[in-house]
Amino acid sequence: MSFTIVQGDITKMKVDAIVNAANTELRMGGGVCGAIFKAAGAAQLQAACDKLAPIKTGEAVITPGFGLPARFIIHTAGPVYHHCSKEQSEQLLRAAYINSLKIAVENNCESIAFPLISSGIYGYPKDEALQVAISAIKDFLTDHDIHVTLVLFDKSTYIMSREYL
Ligand code: AR6
Repeated sequence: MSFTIVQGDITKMKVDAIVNAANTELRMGGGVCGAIFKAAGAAQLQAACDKLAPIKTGEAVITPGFGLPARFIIHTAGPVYHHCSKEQSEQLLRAAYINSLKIAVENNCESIAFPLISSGIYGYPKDEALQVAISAIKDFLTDHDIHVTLVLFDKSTYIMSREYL
């Protein structure tokens, strides 16, 4: 098992599963979700998502990766930061990571890559989002065997992450 943080574009990751920072309706959105839909093939991914929607915040579901290098896409909806208290947001964000990791293991994935869920359109401050992500992933790895990569899009967030590791 391992945990790595890199700067880059998650759609390019050659791993068993990448995670989509989705909405509960599993509709194609902007941000990383839009990039994943475009790279996978929007029509076929939307058709697969429509069969699984809606999900609750913090839940995760899995589809094929279609045109992506990754075999699977795990779709999870993180919390909208301003919709609940800090404690509730933290619990829901943690659940999004843990439920994604669980579904990856259930589908025999040996590697998984995450974006920094909720830290864009959903408004979660990047420093807080990073701390929740790192803590949830590390906790899961204490008793599971899977290679995890956290893929950060912008350089400033990547630099911040070096301080937390
Ligand atoms: N690779 C890795 N990370 C990326 C990429 C990429 N290609 N593109 C953006 N990011 P966001 P959310 C980072 O807004 O806040 C969508 O419309 C970005 O810099 O994608 O969970 C969904 O459909 C940020 O740090 O997701 C939902 O409706 C992080 O990904 C809603 O937005 C997450 O930003 C979800 O909002």
